[in-house]
Amino acid sequence: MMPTEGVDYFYQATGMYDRWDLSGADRFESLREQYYPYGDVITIAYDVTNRKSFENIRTWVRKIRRYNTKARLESVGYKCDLVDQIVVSVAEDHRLAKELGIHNSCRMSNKTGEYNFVTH
Ligand SMILES: Nc1nc2c(ncn2[C@@H]2O[C@H](COP(=O)(O)OP(=O)(O)OP(=O)(O)O)[C@@H](O)[C@H]2O)c(=O)[nH]1
Ligand SMILES: [Mg+2]
Repeated sequence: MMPTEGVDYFYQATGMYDRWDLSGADRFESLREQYYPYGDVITIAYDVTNRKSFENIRTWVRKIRRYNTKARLESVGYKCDLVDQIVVSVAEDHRLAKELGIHNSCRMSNKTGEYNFVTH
């Protein structure tokens, strides 16, 4: 899979909403800042096998909230197929989401298509 070069754009098949996929790389921060104010729903992706990426959710929420106080926030923990390497528990995910005002979180796998929904 190729890393996102800045931003990808999708128009969902439902025709009901536009979706932008923003790269998380540091060098694209000024590009992301142009999108933060416009999201109605903002999904923060992290890696369930990487604790640092989970802890970074705090930083993402802080950045987003500087530009957008209204957006509904969601988190998605990817790589849930790598069961032996998971280092972030669902309970921790739940706790952080509650603390940061993240409306719902789920776990997904781009590899297997697995999808586990957790509502807060
Ligand atoms: N096993 C497994 N690997 C994954 C999964 N999701 C992503 N990867 C791998 O993780 C790496 C990074 O995936 P990307 O989708 O490019 O990550 P990203 O967060 O979009 O990265 P940027 O676009 O650079 O912000 C790639 O090597 C993927 O194959 C997953 O659910 N399971
Ligand atoms: Mg990407």
